[in-house]
Amino acid sequence: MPLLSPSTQRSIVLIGKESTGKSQLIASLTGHSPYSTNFRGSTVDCETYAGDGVTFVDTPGILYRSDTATTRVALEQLQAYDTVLLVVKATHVDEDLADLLPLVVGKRGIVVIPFWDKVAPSDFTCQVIRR
Ligand SMILES: Nc1nc2c(ncn2[C@@H]2O[C@H](COP(=O)(O)OP(=O)(O)OP(=O)(O)O)[C@@H](O)[C@H]2O)c(=O)[nH]1
Ligand SMILES: [Mg+2]
Repeated sequence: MPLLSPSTQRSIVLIGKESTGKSQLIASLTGHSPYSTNFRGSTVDCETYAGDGVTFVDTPGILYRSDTATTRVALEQLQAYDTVLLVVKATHVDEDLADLLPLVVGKRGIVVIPFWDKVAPSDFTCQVIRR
């Protein structure tokens, strides 16, 4: 992997509710296994994973309307970065976007939707992607 100076290494923070596939997505993109700060498969602290030109910042799942320590960790990370990768489950796209989009107003980024294997392909799901 080429060594990049901090100025060329972009950082992207992953934000989403619990068990939406954030850590798995980073593992797939970077080839790194999730670190040991995972507890029973859940990320409990902020973790950074260097990819090729991009550092991904993994965060604990946000428990909406809960003031848990792990949710606070995720929200602090969200404040620290201006590029966000929002991870919402295909089974809960509308609900998760309604809850999470207000948190990322003013940031740039994209929405990634794992768990498409858990929904039946239909005109409705295609409309959701386009929207
Ligand atoms: N069926 C299916 N399972 C997936 C998909 N993406 C991730 N998973 C699985 O879902 C589980 C949770 O994935 P994680 O990557 O740990 O989710 P997370 O968002 O990091 O979870 P927290 O850290 O607890 O917020 C793991 O067992 C993954 O292997 C997917 O697209 N489809
Ligand atoms: Mg995780």
